[in-house]
Amino acid sequence: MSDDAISAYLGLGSNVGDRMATLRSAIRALGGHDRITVVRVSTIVETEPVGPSDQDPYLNAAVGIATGLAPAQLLSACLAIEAGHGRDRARERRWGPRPLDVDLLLYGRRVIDDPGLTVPHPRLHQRLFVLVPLAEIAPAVEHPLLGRSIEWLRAHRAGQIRVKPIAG
Ligand code: X6L
Ligand code: MG
Ligand code: MG
Repeated sequence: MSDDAISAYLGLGSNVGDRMATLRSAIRALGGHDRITVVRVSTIVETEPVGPSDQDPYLNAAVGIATGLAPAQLLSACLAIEAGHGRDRARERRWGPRPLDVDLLLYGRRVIDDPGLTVPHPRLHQRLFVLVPLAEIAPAVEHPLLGRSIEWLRAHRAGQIRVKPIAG
């Protein structure tokens, strides 16, 4: 599939509504895109909120895809899927509760620093709610800026927060 040449990784989160149904539906929506092939899906984990703590726990997961979309197109697809699951960025507070967050974590080994898009995701290496699911599906993938594997980054953040497996 030469149209789907790029391996990218997405981080999914939800802490409003039926979190499990939302994550499963979002993964289905990603796979339904004609230029995205879902290759790997992590375990879904329950995680304490990082940042503002006056919000409910999250379910988080990571997804590995192959895509022919350029990074900005992939971001647009992620934002459309967020909106389709009830996310209203105009009305929510920064780092507050949201029914669905789909973050572009890695896009091949590309490094992108544009106003609306930073890849690798700037907090990827600091957050166990990202690293635990991502290490399950992409342990040997190297962070293109840090020169360390995802599994190395996960092991060196161990103990930051509780991460509880919910469903595979
Ligand atoms: C000081 C200032 C300390 C800012 C931390 C942390 C900001 C995390 C943003 C921070 C700060 C974030 C999720 C989450 C969020 C999620 C869990 C963010 C964005 N998203 N917590 N908090 N899972 N468990 O998906 O990552 S808000
Ligand atoms: Mg986001
Ligand atoms: Mg996020």
